[in-house]
Amino acid sequence: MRILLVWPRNERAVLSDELSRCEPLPLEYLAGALRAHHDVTIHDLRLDPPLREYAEANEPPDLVGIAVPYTTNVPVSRRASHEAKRLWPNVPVVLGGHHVTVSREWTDGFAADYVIAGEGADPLLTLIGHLERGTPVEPVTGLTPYEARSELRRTVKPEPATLNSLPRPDRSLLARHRNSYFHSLYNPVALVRFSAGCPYQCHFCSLWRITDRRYLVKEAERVVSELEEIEQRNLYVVDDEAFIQPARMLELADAIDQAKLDRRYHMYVRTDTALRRPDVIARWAEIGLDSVLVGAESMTDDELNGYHKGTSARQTREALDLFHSLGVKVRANFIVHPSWDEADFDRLSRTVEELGVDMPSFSVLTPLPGTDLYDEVRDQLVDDDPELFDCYHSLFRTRLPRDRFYDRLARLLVAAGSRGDGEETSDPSVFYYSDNDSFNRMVQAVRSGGFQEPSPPSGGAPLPEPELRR
Ligand code: B12
Ligand code: SF4
Repeated sequence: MRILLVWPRNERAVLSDELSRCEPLPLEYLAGALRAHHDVTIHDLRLDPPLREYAEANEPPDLVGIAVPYTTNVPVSRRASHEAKRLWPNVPVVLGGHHVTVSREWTDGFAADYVIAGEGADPLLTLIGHLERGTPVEPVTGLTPYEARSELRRTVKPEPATLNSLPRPDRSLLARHRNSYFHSLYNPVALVRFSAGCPYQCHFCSLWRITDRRYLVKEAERVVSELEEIEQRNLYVVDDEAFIQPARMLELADAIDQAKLDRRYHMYVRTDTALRRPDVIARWAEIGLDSVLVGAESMTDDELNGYHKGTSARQTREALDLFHSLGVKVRANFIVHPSWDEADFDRLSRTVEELGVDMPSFSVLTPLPGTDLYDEVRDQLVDDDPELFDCYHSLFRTRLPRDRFYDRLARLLVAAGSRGDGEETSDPSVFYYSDNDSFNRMVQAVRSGGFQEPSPPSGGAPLPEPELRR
């Protein structure tokens, strides 16, 4: 079968493609599972031409897969599905990705025939089997006809509890864009996954619910052989929490060391995980851990408890000291609470300075679908537009006047961006930085409480259609 997998482009995203554009790893995983028996194309609308140009130059596909990677991307993914149906009216369209894995909200109005939830490879192979045999697709775990999507269940407990059983991602299909994928100071960058899931239960996070708090791992030998296939030196490890199993991480570090892989890693880690085993972080610093993303979230224990974070403000300070002593840069993310007043914003600015966070980033508390927070507050949200679930908008009433709230948020970014000791350095002092105007445009969008002014597409899908409600 000819299978076309499409990654959408959100030209209005506050965090624009000019500030971070990473390879569509989820589609590379699917391609890895399909490629032995099928002819797979990945079409990245952030870099490739619009679908109509693809259609002019290529044979029609037998199946189109449209990714819905974020809730914010619902409108552009919906638009891409309509474009695919217009170009190839008789070709089935299947949706998949994080948003449809965790939620059925806003899934009306797509031009789709099937929906897949959870790890996509097995359900996609099942679907292809039905299409090849001409047998009807009955709703099963992880796959359903589009009309029956409200019944869709994802696989919550994949068996066996290892990522080794998944095919490795096929990176060859996007060789043409390899040097166009970057993330902050990591340019070019490749995305890798060593584990999935998290045993903690943060109130605002959906990731632990996807695996039912289980932690799925890839064995060291397999990780090393995947890394050996990657040319890029910069590696963004997308694990939800990379260091949960210290013994395994030491084993992996040794295996990477023995293989003499010279790489720079950016990884997610909790403060308490790092403090429990500083030796593991030190070992990873030796083999190339360049920066960590820490969910600092707040500097008050009350707020941290409210988020069910399970860490304390003291641990944040101690962990930052640990990382700095090891020469590991820290991107710390702080949650900006809609109930904040001027003094709270002032306090966060001071905290970021005092802690010496290398690269601070800020997220407005957002009830992302698939979280406990979302389930609790769904009916209290002040807006129902999926594009607003980007962590730069407030879906709650703000204590400060809205204009002032967004102005203070923008000021946090500006202050972070202008930090530094004046020394010549190629590293930014804010995580999403740019050496052109992109960061300023992001700040503008945040300050206005709106979105980016769409720039001329470098390929890309057309503007989102007017929003359809759920
Ligand atoms: C890397 C990453 C990024 C990268 C870029 C990713 C990319 N390739 O472009 C960057 C840093 C740019 C980014 C940005 C954002 N991100 Co982000 N990101 C991630 C992260 C950590 C990993 C994604 C990944 O590669 N996962 C690994 C793959 C293999 O897993 P997978 O998605 O589950 O894929 C499988 C299935 O979903 C399915 N599948 C996937 N696609 C498809 C398509 C089809 C057709 C089918 C059939 C199946 C299928 O099969 C896949 C293979 O088994 C996830 C967290 C996570 N664990 O997923 C957050 C995550 C996706 N991001 C999130 C968010 C909120 C954002 C932002 C909106 C906010 C922000 N302020 O950062 C922005 C949006 C940017 C934009 N321009 O629109 C949320 C999404 C929540 C939501 N409901 O929207 C997540 C889940 C993290 C979280 N906080 O909960 N992100
Ligand atoms: S925010 Fe991080 S630590 Fe908390 S549940 Fe999600 S992945 Fe785990």
